[in-house]
Amino acid sequence: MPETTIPGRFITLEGTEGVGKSTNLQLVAELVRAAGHEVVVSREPGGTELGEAIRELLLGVHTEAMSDMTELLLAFAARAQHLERVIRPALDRGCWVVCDRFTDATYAYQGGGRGFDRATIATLESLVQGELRPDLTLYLDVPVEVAAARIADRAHDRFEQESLPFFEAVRSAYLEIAAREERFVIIDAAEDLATVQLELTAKLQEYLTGFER
Ligand code: Z5A
Repeated sequence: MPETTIPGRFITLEGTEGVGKSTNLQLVAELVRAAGHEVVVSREPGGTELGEAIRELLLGVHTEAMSDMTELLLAFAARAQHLERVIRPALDRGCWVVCDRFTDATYAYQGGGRGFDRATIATLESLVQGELRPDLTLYLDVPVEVAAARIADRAHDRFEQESLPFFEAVRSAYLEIAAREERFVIIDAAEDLATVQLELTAKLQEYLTGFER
């Protein structure tokens, strides 16, 4: 009988800027690999040549102001390309995908931050993703002032130039999703890195025990 491929799992990391997503992405990938799974690591916006070009448009500081609708549609345009070229093919061949941000970031930034209602984002989500949603979302939670201090001495992109109330609204939107969605696991990422990584490891390993090979 031909062996059937078990689809991979889709893990996302979320949080406001400077919470430590990039710092912890490789740790997450290593833990999943150590559990015996092949892993593809990616990010949004980005993950493909075209997606990275859209990322530059989204994050760059331009002389012309970007409309909120342009920003929303660009986030989903990059996602459509990412899903077709990277995420779906990887999951279909049984790889696990570990991704720095996904659609929860759209609900948080374009929803909470810019004010788009949930129904509008949900319509685009269904159009672009169909039924596909992350299986597990590791949400790194840090008060916005603490996270802002961590990235204070680097050049700020278009989003990072936003005010503290914008990031408070983004964080509130994330916490609302976390309260609703069982796939969300909250990590207290305001602690020192070693403590954060201990908590992250323990919570991820608990999830991984359900998929031991
Ligand atoms: N965006 C959107 O609007 N809509 C969408 O649908 C999507 C995205 C998908 C790009 O994301 C922007 O796109 C993002 C939202 C928007 N804008 N913002 N803001 P990004 O993920 O590339 O941008 P980011 O969140 O700003 O990345 P970041 O600032 O690099 O954050 P991070 O990856 O979470 O943090 P980090 O680089 O790992 O850590 C920051 C610093 O803190 C660094 O010096 C670390 O060494 C340090 N660090 C990390 N952990 C700790 C602990 N525990 N203690 C002390 N210091 C720490």
